[in-house]
Amino acid sequence: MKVLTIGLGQAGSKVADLFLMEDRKSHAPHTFECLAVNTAISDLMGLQYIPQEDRILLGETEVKGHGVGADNKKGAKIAEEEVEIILNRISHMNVSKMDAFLVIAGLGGGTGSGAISVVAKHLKRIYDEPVYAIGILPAENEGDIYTLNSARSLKALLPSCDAVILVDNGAFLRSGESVRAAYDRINEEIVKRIGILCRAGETRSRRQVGEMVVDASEIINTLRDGGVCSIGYASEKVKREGLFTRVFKKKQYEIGKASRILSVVKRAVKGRLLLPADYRSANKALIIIAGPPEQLDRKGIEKAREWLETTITGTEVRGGDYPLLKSSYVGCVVLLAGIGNAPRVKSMLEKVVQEKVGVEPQKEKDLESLLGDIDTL
Ligand SMILES: Nc1nc2c(ncn2[C@@H]2O[C@H](COP(=O)(O)OP(=O)(O)OP(=O)(O)O)[C@@H](O)[C@H]2O)c(=O)[nH]1
Ligand SMILES: [Mg+2]
Repeated sequence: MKVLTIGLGQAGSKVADLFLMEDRKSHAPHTFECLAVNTAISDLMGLQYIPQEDRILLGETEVKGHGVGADNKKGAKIAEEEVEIILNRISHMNVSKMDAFLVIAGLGGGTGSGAISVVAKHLKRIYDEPVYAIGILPAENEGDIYTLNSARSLKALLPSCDAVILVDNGAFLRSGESVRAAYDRINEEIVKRIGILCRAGETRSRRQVGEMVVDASEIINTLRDGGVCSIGYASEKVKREGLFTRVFKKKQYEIGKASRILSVVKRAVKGRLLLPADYRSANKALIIIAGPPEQLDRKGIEKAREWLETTITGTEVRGGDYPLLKSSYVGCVVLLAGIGNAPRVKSMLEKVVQEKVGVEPQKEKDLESLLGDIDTL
């Protein structure tokens, strides 16, 4: 799946920069094209891989290149006034070759948080390709302004794009680690999971084409009526097999392979999701098993697919493989779409509603009615 990625604000731009670095490192044809947009000139200058002409500074007359200081209403206003600059750059980027757009931002700040829904909305207005978002939620201890910004931004974002993949910074923090090191680790985690998802169906050499290819349309169908989405990942080191083992010990090895795949898939959904959530409340899912071709047992993938199908709320589960000739790991990415129960999102919205009206909202309120009580951007 070829993706035109637009990183907004500092967090979004850094993740977009990393997508480009990973993409250009591999010898496969390019999967990601990336733009960075910010109101802070120093953050744009700090990027390493996105070319100068694809770094866009907004709001120069208003904030003089210094950012909007976590004021996401200002971020949204500047983006609305100057969105043509972004759209104009995109129109020169071979959009006809792209399968989807991906907008990325930290929802707790000002520029990215305000701009992300504005940019998504205009992309949807102009193009037929789906628009997906990655929204990074602040850790709980980052402060009330970040929580409020995230709630407002999410309310605007959900109806502006096809699906919102959320990431909870708080879920990945380790005690004693610097914030910067934590961000780098989280960004790598995002790029790894989405990179596998998008690269799996791309055409490569014949030996690297899977038996069960997951192409762009499978991802698009999984994310259709997406709502809140999350992504799980797990891997297991494997011993590479020589020709002798593959030919003479085939049966014995196959049994082990299928159960390994099932166990890695279970660990991926029960382990650390980008947004911690009840995986059983998902409406659709997509499984990708990546690893050495001889490990990608078709029956194992089928078994894992059937298990997830009977476990989640919905019934649509797609699955496929992604052969990696040099890898010594079997890795698994699981995309969960239309998640109904994400405690972090609910508690964030409840906190904002409580501060606004002065009383704790009723516990049985669902996401939609909580969002209804949040101020608009
Ligand atoms: N995962 C991750 N989160 C980040 C990173 N940088 C900032 N954040 C988070 O993103 C939120 C702040 O967003 P920023 O991107 O810094 O803000 P901005 O969009 O540049 O907006 P202003 O600086 O207010 O103009 C906070 O919740 C941070 O925790 C990063 O590199 N990775
Ligand atoms: Mg900034």
